[in-house]
Amino acid sequence: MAQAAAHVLSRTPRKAGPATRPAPYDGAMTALTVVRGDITEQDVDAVVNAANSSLLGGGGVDGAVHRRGGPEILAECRALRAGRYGGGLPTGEAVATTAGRLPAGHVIHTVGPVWSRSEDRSAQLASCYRQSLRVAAELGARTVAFPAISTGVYGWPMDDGARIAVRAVRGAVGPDIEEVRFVVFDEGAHRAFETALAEQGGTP
Ligand code: AR6
Repeated sequence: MAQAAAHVLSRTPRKAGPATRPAPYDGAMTALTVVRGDITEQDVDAVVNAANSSLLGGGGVDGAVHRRGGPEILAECRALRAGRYGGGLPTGEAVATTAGRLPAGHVIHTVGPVWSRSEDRSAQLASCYRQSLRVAAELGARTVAFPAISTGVYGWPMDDGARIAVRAVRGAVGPDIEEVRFVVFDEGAHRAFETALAEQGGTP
């Protein structure tokens, strides 16, 4: 397993409150990290699922999330389809469910764009990261794990997908989020994210 590389973004420290409880994370910094591993094994407040608009499962990350998370996740997805997302979850949007049997607290489902040679869909891909972080913040999540959205079945080139991911997260992450962890499967993806993090280092 490769060593996790932490890229810490400077943030304006908030004023300390009265010290009545053990100090919570003070929002001073957000760490962007990349690890090789399986998204379904991450012990974080929220893991992001690279879903499709049906919300009813598929292959890759989606298949693994439903397989390991169990039927509770699918039951909530079906309820979303029967209600607010009757037409499916649009590309670039995100919605949360239980994490079932996963170690994570919640699953945030988002739908990446299918890569296209003729059309620039990078705004939709960036939106997946932004909207997922918005949902994570609404849930009160402090730690969030993302897969490399759209870089599998949906065909997005890894280097470009990693650059878009890091840029979008850096631009959108709020002060209450302590860590955003990119969880990737192979060495090539790990390198792509390390490069993107190194290129875009510094303060947001
Ligand atoms: N943990 C971390 N990364 C993974 C895992 C895992 N368990 N499994 C795959 N990857 P993909 P997409 C990597 O195909 O491109 C599904 O059928 C994988 O190597 O999961 O957004 C959905 O239902 C790749 O780099 O998502 C949709 O129909 C990345 O995660 C469609 O695929 C994303 O691969 C979504 O395609």
